[in-house]
Amino acid sequence: MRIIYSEDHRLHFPQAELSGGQFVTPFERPSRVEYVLNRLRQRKLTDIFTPDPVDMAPVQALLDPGYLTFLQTAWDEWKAAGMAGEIIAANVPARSMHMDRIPENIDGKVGYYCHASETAMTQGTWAAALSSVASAQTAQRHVAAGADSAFALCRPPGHHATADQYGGYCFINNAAVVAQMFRDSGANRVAILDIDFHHGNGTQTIFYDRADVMFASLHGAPQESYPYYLGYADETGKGAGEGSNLNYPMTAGTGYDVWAKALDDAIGKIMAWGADALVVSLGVDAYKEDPISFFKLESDDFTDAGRRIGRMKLPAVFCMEGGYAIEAVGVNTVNVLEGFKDA
Ligand code: OKP
Ligand code: ZN
Repeated sequence: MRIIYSEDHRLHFPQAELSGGQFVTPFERPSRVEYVLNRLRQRKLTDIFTPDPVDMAPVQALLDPGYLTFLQTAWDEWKAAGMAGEIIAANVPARSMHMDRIPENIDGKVGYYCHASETAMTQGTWAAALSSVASAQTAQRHVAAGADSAFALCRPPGHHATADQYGGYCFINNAAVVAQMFRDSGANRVAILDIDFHHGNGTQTIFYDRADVMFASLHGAPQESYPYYLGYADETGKGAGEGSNLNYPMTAGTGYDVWAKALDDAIGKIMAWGADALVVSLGVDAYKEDPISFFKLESDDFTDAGRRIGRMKLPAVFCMEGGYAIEAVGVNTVNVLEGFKDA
């Protein structure tokens, strides 16, 4: 399996994440990538490539232009306004306010383009986010050119980012860009299977009214888990997209028996729907020791999950999403990839 990754992920490393009313070292940190790379090398998965330069056309086709400009210019505007620290959203357009008027003040803009204030932006965030989507794009090109699969070791992750909002450690929705590129390179129906512990609200929202991209997500139920305000089972798509959004919310404490049934159901529906390409949002935070998640998967369960996904026999791009039990992130991630290969 080809692996694509860029060192530029390091340019995004905020000092702080707002967690439980304190600033802590972000759970989503650069060392996560090192653990994955070390495990890949240990397992002799060494077909590692640096991404081609980012192609902005598919990114611009999918995302809001104002949002992209914001991501690109936010740091300079923040500094020019005299802000001393990292970019943290302190205000958001709440229910009682205008949701569609964009302020000029950078502090106001930040809240407009953000849906979760745990996530800080720094000077290097834009460059890192571009390197992450570039890895995903290069992985897609390998698969479109005939490889059965590729793994984009994306960092920062993407599945919480919508067309016009960042949050949940995500800025650009890598998996969504890959799905769109599969469409543009000739796939008629593309499925995105999101096995990260958290609901992929960004991906769901981007494709919610589209019939050509199916989104299926296994995740902690919104009553109990971030992102809290989306991810219910009755969100099935709208308009032409009705029926092509599948949510499998599961309660805290869910183990592999129940989780694997949801996976099989999602796989069955994706196959019945007739997908001809697959994007996997590969988070491994369903692991039992994850510090911010509540499922109970064991490391071996990830191998089995990979095998089930491999039996779909679809051309597949894996995009790295979450996983914060950092010493185990490498093993769990590579287990999915090895299970997939051995299917
Ligand atoms: C991103 B991905 C920690 C709460 C963190 C945000 C979680 C983002 C997860 N006190 N809330 O889906 O792994
Ligand atoms: Zn997650």
